Amino acid sequence: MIIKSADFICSNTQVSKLPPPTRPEYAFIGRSNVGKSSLINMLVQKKGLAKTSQTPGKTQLINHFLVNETWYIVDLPGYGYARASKSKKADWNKFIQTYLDKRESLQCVMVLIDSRLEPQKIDLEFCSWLGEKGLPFVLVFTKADKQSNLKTDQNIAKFRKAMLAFFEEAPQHFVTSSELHTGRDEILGFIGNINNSFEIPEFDEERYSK
Ligand SMILES: Nc1nc2c(ncn2[C@@H]2O[C@H](COP(=O)(O)OP(=O)(O)O)[C@@H](O)[C@H]2O)c(=O)[nH]1
Ligand SMILES: [Mg+2]
Repeated sequence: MIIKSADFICSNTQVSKLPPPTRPEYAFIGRSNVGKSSLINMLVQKKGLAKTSQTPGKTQLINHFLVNETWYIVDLPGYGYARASKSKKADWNKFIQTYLDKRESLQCVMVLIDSRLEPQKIDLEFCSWLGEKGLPFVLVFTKADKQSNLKTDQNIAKFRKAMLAFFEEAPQHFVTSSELHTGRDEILGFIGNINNSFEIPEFDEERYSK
């Protein structure tokens, strides 16, 4: 896929204020600092589109970016921000869960995992929740340039193995580096394929007209 345009559309804290679900969209989510903003910018080749920030947990909004005037990248707030209060974490959960569970045009959740780490409980729990809800998702392993390919492969194998404790098979995965642009063609190809068969879902117009 050739990227011709990528534009910020809106930031929302309410599901009812989102753009109507008439275009295919892909939600990017992961722990704070996993490399989400860097990955989004790398995919669309626009440096400042999703802000890369050194302050984890800062983005508390659902951000929509329109790509090639046909599909959305959705940047979701990072989970597992250690310093957030319990009630703030609960709010986060509710808001994101409602979005993920109810968004008619959501095609796939891109779950970002730091390829340098052993399987993390919070990532596995989130994948398990997606599985329970029957939401389609893939794993995107980030920052692969930070260690040897062998180490990356070992951590991926461990993560996939941990997933088999509660899934019959591990989902599709991508290995990425925003520094080296690794995985870009693969992810854009994956998205392009889904976009080709997208049909506007039925939705409640009232819900999006507030
Ligand atoms: N070497 C390397 N560093 C990365 C990569 N992706 C992100 N980073 C760095 O990791 C930090 C967090 O990245 P950011 O995109 O802001 O993460 P976010 O909090 O998930 O949006 C920043 O210092 C980035 O420069 C990558 O692929 N390779
Ligand atoms: Mg970010």
